[in-house]
Amino acid sequence: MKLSLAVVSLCAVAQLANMVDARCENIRVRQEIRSMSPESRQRFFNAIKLLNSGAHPNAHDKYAELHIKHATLAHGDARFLPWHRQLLREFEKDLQRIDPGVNVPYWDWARDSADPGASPIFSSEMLGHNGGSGECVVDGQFANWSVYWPTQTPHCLTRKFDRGNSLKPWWGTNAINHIKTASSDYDAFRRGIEGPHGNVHFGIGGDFTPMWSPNDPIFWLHHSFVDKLWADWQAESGNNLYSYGGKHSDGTSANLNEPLTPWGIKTGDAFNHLSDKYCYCYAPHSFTGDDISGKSWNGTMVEVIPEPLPEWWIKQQNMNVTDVRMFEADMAAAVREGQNPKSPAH
Ligand SMILES: [Cu+2]
Repeated sequence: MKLSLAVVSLCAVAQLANMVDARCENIRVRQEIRSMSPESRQRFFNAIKLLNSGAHPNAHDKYAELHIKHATLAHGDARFLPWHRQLLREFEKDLQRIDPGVNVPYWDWARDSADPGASPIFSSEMLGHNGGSGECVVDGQFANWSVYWPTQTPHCLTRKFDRGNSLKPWWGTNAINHIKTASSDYDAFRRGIEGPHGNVHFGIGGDFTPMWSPNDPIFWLHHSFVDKLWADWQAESGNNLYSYGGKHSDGTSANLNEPLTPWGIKTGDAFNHLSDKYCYCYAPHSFTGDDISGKSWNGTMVEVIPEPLPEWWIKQQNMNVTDVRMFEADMAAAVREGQNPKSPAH
């Protein structure tokens, strides 16, 4: 099989050639949602709407159900990254059955971290704004959407930014890059990245904060970015691709041969995103400063240190409070270091 050079450069993954399965003839490229053409973005939204168009419980509802049902193996657990990679792939296959040209985009929320609520993601053209009365999302592509879980009765999709009207900052690019570079093995990387991923869930609020978060289609954009961060980290060294370990939420040790429930595959099967069951890679984004919501000066992003995640929520997610606090301190140091020394004093 001949590997398309165009795809290799789009993916920008140094080790790509070694990872590509020969059966992977058509490598799909997941793009940052702002870098997509309006037409391909609309096709992605349309496919999701079709998935949620049948009577409840429908094909879209099963993702929130899976996420609730497998909460304790998919969170605060070594399987956090492979489990969500497989969930994303199943969802993407469902969309591709509706429109074969659709791939799941990612949302680089770290670039919007200083003022997330002003992100173009939260616009009437894309995912809509904060919830209105009754917290219901009333504008954007998924305005007045009907979702099913957890009550098993159709109800509106909700958002409530930081339990009020606006979104406070979350972790930005310097913080996330610190986790990537400071993690010498999978366990450190997974524990490090699960916390800042949680700030996004907790901040957006409404349906996005509890275990039925796949009700809000932001879920796919958010987890696609988390998956990209893992893919980028995997590509950083030859040892990282199949690096795995740490603990399950029940205290047992993780290994590549364990089952990845409920899909009948092994956890290790979900590591190479260029194996024949996956065949996708991530394109770096191509947007400019104008498309980013955080305030900037001298061409440098402003990055702030977010409020710590609440202890009750960390526990609800099966995560370890001491661990999360340690990584929060590390990321805060990285943010301070990354600040431009010429920053205007306030
Ligand atoms: Cu999850």
